[in-house]
Amino acid sequence: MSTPKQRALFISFEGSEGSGKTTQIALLQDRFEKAGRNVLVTREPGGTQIGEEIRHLLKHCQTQSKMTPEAELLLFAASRAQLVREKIAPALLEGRVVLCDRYLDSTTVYQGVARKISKDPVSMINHFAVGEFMPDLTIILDIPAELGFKRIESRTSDLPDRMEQESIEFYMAVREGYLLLAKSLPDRFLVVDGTRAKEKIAQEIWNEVARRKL
Ligand code: Z5A
Repeated sequence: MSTPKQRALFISFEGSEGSGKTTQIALLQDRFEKAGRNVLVTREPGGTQIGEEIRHLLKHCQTQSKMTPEAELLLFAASRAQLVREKIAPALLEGRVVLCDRYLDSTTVYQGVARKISKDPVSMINHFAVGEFMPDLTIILDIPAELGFKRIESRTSDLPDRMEQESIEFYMAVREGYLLLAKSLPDRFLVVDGTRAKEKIAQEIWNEVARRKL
């Protein structure tokens, strides 16, 4: 008799730039792997060859004409549609744990709230891109916009990319957008104070995974 497959589990991480998503995903991956789970770590935009090309365009597009919010929305959605079908859906169907650095909630907040595209097209395009593949849990690492800026500055000497050139007001709107979204969907979201020590945050996330019996 074959052993039953472990329950597939899909966790997305959200938050502003420098909020610690990459750091916490690596720590959670380690915990799951020590517990014997097979894990796929991926990111948005990107995660596939096509997605990484779209990521480059989104981050480093140097044309003289400014990318419109609508074109930006569709490019993020295109990268996501590819990632879901090429990587996320197959991994979940094999019973793997999927940890994704950003997912559809980034579009709801960055393009919907901060770029002010109206709710209906954003929601429709988001759901067209992901189909039935919604996260079981979404962790928001919440930090003040100023702290995100500081962390990014101290991390790299590279010039800021296209998205990193936004104003502090843009990132304040992003933070507020996430907190409102989490309030409206408390069953899916966990808001974590991302200003604390990395290990403390990792422990809170692992406790939540255990509490939800994920
Ligand atoms: N975007 C969008 O508009 N719409 C969409 O639908 C999607 C995305 C999917 C992607 O950028 C951009 O695309 C992003 C949103 C937009 N734009 N902005 N702006 P990205 O993928 O290049 O980067 P990111 O996802 O925004 O974040 P990041 O730069 O990768 O940061 P992070 O992963 O959240 O943080 P980190 O790399 O783990 O940590 C940053 C630094 O802080 C690092 O030096 C760490 O060692 C340090 N750190 C982490 N945690 C701590 C704690 N707890 N204490 C102290 N220091 C810490």
